[in-house]
Amino acid sequence: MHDLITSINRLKKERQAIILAHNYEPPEIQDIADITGDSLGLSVDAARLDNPVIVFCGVRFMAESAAILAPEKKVILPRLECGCGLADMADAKALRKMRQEKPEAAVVTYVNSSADVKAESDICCTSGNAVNVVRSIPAEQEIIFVPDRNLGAYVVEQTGRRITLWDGACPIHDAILATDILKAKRAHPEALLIVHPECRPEVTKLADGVCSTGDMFDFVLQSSAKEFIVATEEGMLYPLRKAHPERIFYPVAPNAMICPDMKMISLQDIHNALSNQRPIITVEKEVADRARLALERMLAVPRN
Ligand code: CIZ
Repeated sequence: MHDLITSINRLKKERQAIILAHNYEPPEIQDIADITGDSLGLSVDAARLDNPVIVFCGVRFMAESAAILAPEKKVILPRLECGCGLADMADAKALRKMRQEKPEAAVVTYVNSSADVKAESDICCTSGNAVNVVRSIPAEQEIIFVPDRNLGAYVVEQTGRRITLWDGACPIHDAILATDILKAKRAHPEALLIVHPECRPEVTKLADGVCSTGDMFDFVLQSSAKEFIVATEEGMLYPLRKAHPERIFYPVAPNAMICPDMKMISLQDIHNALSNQRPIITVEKEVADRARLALERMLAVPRN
């Protein structure tokens, strides 16, 4: 393992590459990364940094966003099979049809979607800024929210807006039920509950904080609590424990919230990717230009 890490670091230097890893990736991948974070933060970093080669350890839609925002760079996804069950639930053709039925509506698309779907959208959002993005749209305008019905329902609850929800959900977050939460609360009565907004409304209702992965760090920082139950993909426990070694973090339902796509990339895959400079993620220019507009509109929305 030590030799492999040395070799990755040597190749990284030779290629002037940077390794980005999502918060849900396994510990050894987060540890070798230059930057860890959520999908949008990483894509913005990909565009901001000078490195001509980006090794993106995450899933396909994330690497696509990086390729859209940094079209002049080589974005490599070490395992092409890393997909997203939620992103697969929306397709551009069906969204075009929905738009025709509601021509006045603004389409707000969660970044967990394909480039084709983003290209059909007016504006993108993340789990951290979805409420502000919707508030940036004129109050009288109807909204179509794609593809996560749970995040969409959370936005409806926060904003009171008239929103048509696409019928999609993250299979990992949607599988957590209120009964799982109540069981975890009984096991850890002193702990605060942090829930990702991709969870069901009956689950987010029980939360002390509803947070994107990025916002979970701030929630903990601003809290005086010692213990936290975390309802999101289990990979998130590692960076939380690293950032706050004096606090205790419990998975909401041990071994239940594990996304297989987020666990696919190994150190050997990163080594191969750097060595062969493949597989490269590309997005057709016409699609990328339209998707970039939706992403840039989102980036222009003030955070708070
Ligand atoms: O957008 C992301 O990175 C995901 C999948 C979750 C989050 O809340 O950061």
